[in-house]
Amino acid sequence: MKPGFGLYRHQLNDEHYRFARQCGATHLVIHWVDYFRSSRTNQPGDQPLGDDAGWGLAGDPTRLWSAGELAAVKSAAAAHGLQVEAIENFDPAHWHDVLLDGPQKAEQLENLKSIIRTVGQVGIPTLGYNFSLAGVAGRIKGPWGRGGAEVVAVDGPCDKPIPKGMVWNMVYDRQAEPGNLATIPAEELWRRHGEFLDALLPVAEEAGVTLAAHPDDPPLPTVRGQPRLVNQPGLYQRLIDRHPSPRNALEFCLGTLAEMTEGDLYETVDTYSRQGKIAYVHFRNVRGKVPHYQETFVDEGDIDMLRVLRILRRNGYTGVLIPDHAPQMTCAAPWHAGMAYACGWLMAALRALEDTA
Ligand SMILES: [Mn+2]
Repeated sequence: MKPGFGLYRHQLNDEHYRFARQCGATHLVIHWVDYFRSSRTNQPGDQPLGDDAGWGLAGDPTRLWSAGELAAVKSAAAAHGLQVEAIENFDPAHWHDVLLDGPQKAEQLENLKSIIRTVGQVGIPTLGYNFSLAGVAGRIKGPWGRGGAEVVAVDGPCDKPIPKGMVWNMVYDRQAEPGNLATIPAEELWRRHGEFLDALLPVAEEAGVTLAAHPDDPPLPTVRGQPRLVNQPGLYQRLIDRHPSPRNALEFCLGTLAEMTEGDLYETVDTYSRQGKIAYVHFRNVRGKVPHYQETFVDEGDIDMLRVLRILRRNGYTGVLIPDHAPQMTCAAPWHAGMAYACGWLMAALRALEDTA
């Protein structure tokens, strides 16, 4: 198994590559969508949190990801000893009507195909995505971690409707007419996801890019009045079985899976790692389940992380694990300290596992 590090768009620079490598990471998962651009609420020194107005503005709909830019990031990271394993998330500007079944859907499926080909051409093996109308929303922040560390939490449902012009917690059309998105049934969301994978998996197979689905965070039955695709562990099986392809895989978020009300986390890890369906792992811990949970330090929450690593190892998982997000630690660099702590803990755990071989 390989220790990795996740970096947001504004962190894709030498300073952060050095920091990740210093933490011990050998691999990177990068965000190419800038969640912090024009955001009133997201703090660049923390994970994006937002409010009812979302994370901010989506990108330029006319500008797809360029091979040149991605190759430049890949080689800059490589110069610091880091391999880019995955890009996480599509830009709502490029696929809002795929999510919303809107008039530009056909054109935007072509956008996504083009992006997949570009990512394959650059030689980045995985594209993570989250097929969700509300996205990651409805979370709060407070000093609930060990020693008063600031963590992200959910404390009850969040069903304030999504205004038109917004999807996946970002604004793609500032001139949208007033009003809210109509609620759709869960089956309709699955139908849209089915169309998405039917269109993209053949391209992904040809390009050598794995499409990895993140579960719904937070995994409430609805968020902002819209259904969730994967808000229980068993729904991952449905996602796999509907589209048999080696390129149809999972962005396996331990925190989100532990926040779900059904299933046993260790059985879930066993089930999906046994099938070889885990593209990469979000390695984070949590206390509680929806509708009330808090993120925690990696060694503080409900999950026995060492037990998870043992199961992954037993089932032959050799992929990347990244700390995902971590509590903010009280010091001059709260984000860095939290991430370094999580990464160091992961490095030690991987080493301990080797020693018990
Ligand atoms: Mn995650």
